[in-house]
Amino acid sequence: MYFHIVTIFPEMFRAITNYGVIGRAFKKKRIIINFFNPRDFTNKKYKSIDDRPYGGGPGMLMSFEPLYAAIQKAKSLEKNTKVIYLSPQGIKFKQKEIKYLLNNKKIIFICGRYKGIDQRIINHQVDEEWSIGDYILTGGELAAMNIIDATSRLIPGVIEKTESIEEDSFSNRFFDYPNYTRPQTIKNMTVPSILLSGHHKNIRIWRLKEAIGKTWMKRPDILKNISLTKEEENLLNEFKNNFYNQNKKP
Ligand code: 4FN
Repeated sequence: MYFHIVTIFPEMFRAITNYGVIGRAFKKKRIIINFFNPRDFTNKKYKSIDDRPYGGGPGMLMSFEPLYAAIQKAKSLEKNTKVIYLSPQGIKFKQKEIKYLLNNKKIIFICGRYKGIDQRIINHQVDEEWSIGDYILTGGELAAMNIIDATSRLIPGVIEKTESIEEDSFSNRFFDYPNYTRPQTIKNMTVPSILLSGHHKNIRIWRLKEAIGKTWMKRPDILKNISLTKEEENLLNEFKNNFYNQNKKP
C-alpha cells in the first residue's frame, strides 16, 4: 500500500516508520510512504512556506504556491488518486474509513500547519476532508500517522496471523475481555479461577460475556449498532442481571 503525504515535516513520520510492527512492515516495503514537501517547491519568487491571510487577523496560512506545487507533483506520479485533507471540519475517521482506504490504494494526505490552507485548494484540489477527533492539533501530521497506523495493521502480512485480532475472535465487535498474565497472585490480587481451570469452552464463554458486558457498561452506543447472536444476547442478559443484583441495596 502506498501513502503519499504532503507535509513540511516528513521527519515526524519516523514515529511510525521506525518502530514496532508498522516499522517492520515499512522496512519490508509492505507499506510505502512518499513525501512531498512544500519547502522543496519554494523558489526565489515564493521562498516562504507560510503567508498572511487576506483580511488580516492573527496567525498564518500555508503559502499557496509551494503547497499547490507539492500536491501537483504527488498527483502526477499516480493516477486515480484520492486527495484527503486532514482537518478538524472533516468527516470523523472510523473503522469504516479504514475499509475504504484498503480498497482505494492510492491516497494523498495533505497535512496542514499554522491556521491551515487556502480555501481554493480545498475547493479544487481536495476530494475529501477527514478528522480524527474534536480537539486542537498543531498540524495534520499526527492525524495522518493515526490513520496510517490504524490502516496498515490490516494490510495482509503486516501483523502475523497469530497476533491478529481480525481472525476468529470477537474483539472486533466488542472491547477486549480482561487479560491476566503471570504471576498468579501478586500483592493479594488473584487471577479469576476460570482462567486457570483449563476448561477451554467455559473460558471462551466467560471471555465473551466479559467482553460484551464491558462494552455494554462503557459504550452502550457501540452495542446498539451491532446485532447479537442468540448466545451473545443470553450472555449479555446474564451479565446485566448479575450487575443489577450486585448493585441492589440489601
Ligand atoms: N488542526 C477545532 C476548531 C478549529 C481549529 C482546530 C484545529 C492543524 C492546520 C488545522 C485538528 C483536529 C483533528 C486534522 C480545531 C485535524 C486537526 C484533526 C487539524 C493545523 C489547520 C489544525 C473544534 C475541532 C477543536 C489546527 C475543534 N484531524 N486547527 O485544530 O488539522 O485531522
